[in-house]
Amino acid sequence: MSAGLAAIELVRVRLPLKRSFRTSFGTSTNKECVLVRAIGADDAEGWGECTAMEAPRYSGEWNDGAWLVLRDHLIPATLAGQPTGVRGHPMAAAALEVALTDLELRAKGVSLASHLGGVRDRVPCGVSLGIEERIDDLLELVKRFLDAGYRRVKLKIEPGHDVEPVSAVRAAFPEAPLSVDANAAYTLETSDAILPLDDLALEYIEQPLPEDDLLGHIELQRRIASPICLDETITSARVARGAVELGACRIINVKLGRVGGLTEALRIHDLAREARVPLWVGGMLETGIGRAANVALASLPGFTLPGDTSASDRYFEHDVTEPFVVDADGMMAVPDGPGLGVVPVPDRLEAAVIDRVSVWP
Ligand code: OSB
Ligand code: MG
Repeated sequence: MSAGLAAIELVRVRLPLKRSFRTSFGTSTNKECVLVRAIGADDAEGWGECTAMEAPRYSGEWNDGAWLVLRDHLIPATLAGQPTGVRGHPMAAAALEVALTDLELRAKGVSLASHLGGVRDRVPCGVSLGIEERIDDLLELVKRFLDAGYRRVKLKIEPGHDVEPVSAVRAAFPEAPLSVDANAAYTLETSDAILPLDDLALEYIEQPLPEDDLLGHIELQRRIASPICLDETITSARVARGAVELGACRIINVKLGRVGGLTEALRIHDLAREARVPLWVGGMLETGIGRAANVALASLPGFTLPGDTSASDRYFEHDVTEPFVVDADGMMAVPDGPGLGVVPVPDRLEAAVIDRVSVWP
């Protein structure tokens, strides 16, 4: 992989979110992340985005840790043409893998979607709405995104903000495709509080229990009719196989960062497809760089459900790339240019940069 690599640069960016995003693990008002820029011998570039957040609350990774493991371990090994030997840090590893793949595919003139085996040129889009203090605000947001054509609306929940807001949304929008995401906020014992959600015709209940509670999810899935969709739990193809075979979930959310990159995401795709488990591509409020990779992944045949592949303007006033848009029918075009098919727009990137460092061989 190191052939033709002159250097790799880390670029940390911060973009204000249009609306703060509250989940059961915290509130984000900015999107801050590390971008990886692989530089070829001929000044060619490849980009990848690390999906870690500011604090280790969704998973154990966070931006400062990702910066160091990339700078001091993953990148030096890669530039030396050595295996990295790094355990963990899947989001950091995935960002580097995508940047190297983008560089390689640009040289070949092949899009990431076709490299991965994509079969669609547009993908269905959902939106993920944060916890709102006021139910009226939530209802207004749901209406706005349904009117814009989004094909599924996911509502974040936590203890104290669950059955009441979700029932209000269901009452106001009887036919809307709705789901909920608890980000691991319940235990099997406290999950009785959300059993009434089972009567609200949800598409699925995402990650109700802690990420390592496979037995809990198996038990809860036996008790409820709504499918459980796992997010945080699915860290590898091996875990995915166990979760599917043991009945811990009926749907899987695939995130490139969480599973450690494209290779592992493809393994999960293939085994879930074989097992007829529907997939969708999750999101981490990505900039256009991470979004391009997500949308390419969503073009594969196993991704049959709408992903958290929302338009750039759902998150940011100004993305670092040209904005991704959702058409009136709730579909988003898959980039068809070489590699990711998008690059940072220089002045938009400059406006967002808060730190950079280059690593040479
Ligand atoms: O659990 O899917 C999640 C955002 C940050 C961290 C975790 C999650 C999310 C989202 C937003 O739900 C999805 C998106 O629009 O990118
Ligand atoms: Mg989730």
